[in-house]
Amino acid sequence: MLKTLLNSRKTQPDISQLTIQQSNSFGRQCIRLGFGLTFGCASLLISCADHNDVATPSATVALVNTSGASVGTAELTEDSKGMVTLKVSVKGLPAGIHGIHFHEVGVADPKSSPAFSSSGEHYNPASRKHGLENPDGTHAGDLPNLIVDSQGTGSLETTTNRITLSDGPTTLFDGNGSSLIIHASVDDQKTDPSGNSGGRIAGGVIVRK
Ligand SMILES: [Cu+2]
Ligand SMILES: [Zn+2]
Repeated sequence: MLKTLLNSRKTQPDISQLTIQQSNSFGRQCIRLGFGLTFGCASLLISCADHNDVATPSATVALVNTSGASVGTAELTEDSKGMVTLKVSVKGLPAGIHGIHFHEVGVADPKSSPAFSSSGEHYNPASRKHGLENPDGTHAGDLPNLIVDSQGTGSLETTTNRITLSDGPTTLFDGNGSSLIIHASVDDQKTDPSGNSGGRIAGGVIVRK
């Protein structure tokens, strides 16, 4: 038995010799592997970039007044944690403090009667009451007021995690989409259903970028 084992050992090739003999062809394989990895990484990076686009979605809004004339834009971006930043920039609007909200329908028709009624009520998938300061609130679509100066220009930058651009129960891109609507008066952030913010003076559909 032991003899057999010893004999079989003798007949086995020396592993270190085998490694040296194979090292040249292994080297060539390494080079090929290197190229393969480089190309592989490049395509991996491209697919990562694609993935980031999906993970951090963005949207835009072209705002018009009740005559259908452009009064500004809004941009939305969602970060990897689901926090959405909204940046609104307007011109040619009446000076003052204006309620502004995400509304539940992605149709912002200035010719609907009354103007922009096509956009429905505030986006409210959780069936809450209106207002950032309402103890029974808040609508997902509620936002801080927009301040317009004496020149008719104004801007608002705010963040919210009450809505998302990505898929989910509070996405703005639900079955019928969503709009951004600006009102004639200040939103008191308490009174249901719209904070006594008056008529709708501007709006636009939220469009995925
Ligand atoms: Cu509104
Ligand atoms: Zn509301």
